[in-house]
Amino acid sequence: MGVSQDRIDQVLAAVPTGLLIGGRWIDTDATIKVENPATGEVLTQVADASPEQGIAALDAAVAAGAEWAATDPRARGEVLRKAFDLVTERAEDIALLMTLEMGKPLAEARGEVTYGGEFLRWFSEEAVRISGRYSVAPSGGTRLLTMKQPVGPVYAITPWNFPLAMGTRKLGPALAAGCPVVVKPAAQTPLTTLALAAILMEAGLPDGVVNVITTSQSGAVSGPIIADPRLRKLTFTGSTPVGQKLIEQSAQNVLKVSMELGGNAPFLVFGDADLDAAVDGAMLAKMRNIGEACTAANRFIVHRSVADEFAAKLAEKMGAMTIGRGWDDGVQVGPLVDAKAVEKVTELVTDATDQGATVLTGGKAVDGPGYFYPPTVLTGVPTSAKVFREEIFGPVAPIITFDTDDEGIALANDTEYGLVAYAFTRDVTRALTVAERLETGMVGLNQGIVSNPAAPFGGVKASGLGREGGAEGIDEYLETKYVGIKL
Ligand code: TXE
Repeated sequence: MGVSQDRIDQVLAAVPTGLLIGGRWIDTDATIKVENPATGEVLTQVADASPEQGIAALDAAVAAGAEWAATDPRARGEVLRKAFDLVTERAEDIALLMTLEMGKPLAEARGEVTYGGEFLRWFSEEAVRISGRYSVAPSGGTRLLTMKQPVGPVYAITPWNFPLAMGTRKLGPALAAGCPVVVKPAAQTPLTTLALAAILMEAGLPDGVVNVITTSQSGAVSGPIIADPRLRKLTFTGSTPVGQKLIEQSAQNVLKVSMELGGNAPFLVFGDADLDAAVDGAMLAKMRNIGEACTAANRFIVHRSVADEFAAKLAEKMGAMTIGRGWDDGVQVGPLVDAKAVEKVTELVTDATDQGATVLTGGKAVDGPGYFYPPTVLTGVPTSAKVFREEIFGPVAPIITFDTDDEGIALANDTEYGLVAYAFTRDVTRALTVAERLETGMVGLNQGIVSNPAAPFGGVKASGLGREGGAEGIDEYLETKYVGIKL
């Protein structure tokens, strides 16, 4: 059942596997094996860029930059709009590609095509809305003019968890703003980025405006690009430790940076919440992308009066999910991305149970082939447990209880991270008060998912710098120039 091997072969064969530099696809002697995490088998091989090829990609971006910046905003937007149409037309192929290289079930991959594709459409429309201001100085006489101009060449480093959306969320605004880009996808999931780049070229993007380097040597290839004074902007989504290292490297040229880093989202359920809605929200916040999302609920902080009922309902739903290969019919839980991810989740759960946590469902890795971990609910988790302090990036829901609102909010804020928080309550005053007091860049009220291309996505504290999406998203790729005019 599900998808035939012929169809899988056909979708894989359509993806270019070289580096895209200056509009040409370039093969390399060295290659990277792309693995299917549901089987552990090799799907295909892609080019493995050297540091010199990374600089060649930057050369191409620099060479193409001025003309792209001078292209009419409408024309820039039209390329993105055409790319959106092509992504939509080929939604099934792109979804299958993501399922194959990353593991998420097909239904979720289709959802990502809709979500990720929308960044192309949203920013195709934002391209024509870039504008500055003109005003009279408070003391009169002088006029104040601000211009918005593209920042210049961008280096975009993307992770493996949302192979399409992480690309479009950076490429959409960068291209709309008039910046050329070098993009480096994660080595685990290069195929979707390569397919997206081919679509952008087909949509009419001039040679060199987008360049793709796939590499197994992220640090060695990225270092010289970041150190190159021609680069003007670094945008990164990934782990906090790598983000910190990249910020340090960026300091040398005072590079403009956007960082979308790790999360440790609290999911607050108050005593007055609609409990079924909270459980449905929890399923989305925890199980979307098998928990491999920076927005995933990491800590369930539940009022004591409803904690047992919430835990039982969540465990029942999570325990009933169908685990399997993402392209088979009816599968709701695919594999984690690789063996390392299973090891990390196993370690976090073992640490929690060693400290006294109870496993309501799941709790032990599924035997291979493939890298599967079952949906797991833990109760009685001490706040010192690693599962509470570190980003889990897997299908594990640790639950703890609170008594007063102050205590719940304090627990929610007790983390170095600050990306997103969720809160479920029927009391409007409580909802807004809690939203104001949560130390995060985003809050989901009575909903388990906040991501929206029309909204500013991003975090505070160790979760990052800058915003992606919404009107704020394009601003990250624009400089504001002020011109003072004496009349
Ligand atoms: O991240 P890395 P990994 C978190 C999540 C996950 C953990 C580890 O907790 O379990 O990070 O995942 C590139 N110079 N997130 O190891 O290493 C790498 O090639 C330049 C949260 O995959 O940060 C890839 O393209 N680039 C997150 C990207 O960084 C480097 C999404 C992310 O990989 C580099 C992913 C270097 N020295 C993981 N080292 C989110 N915010 O959603 C690595 N990379």
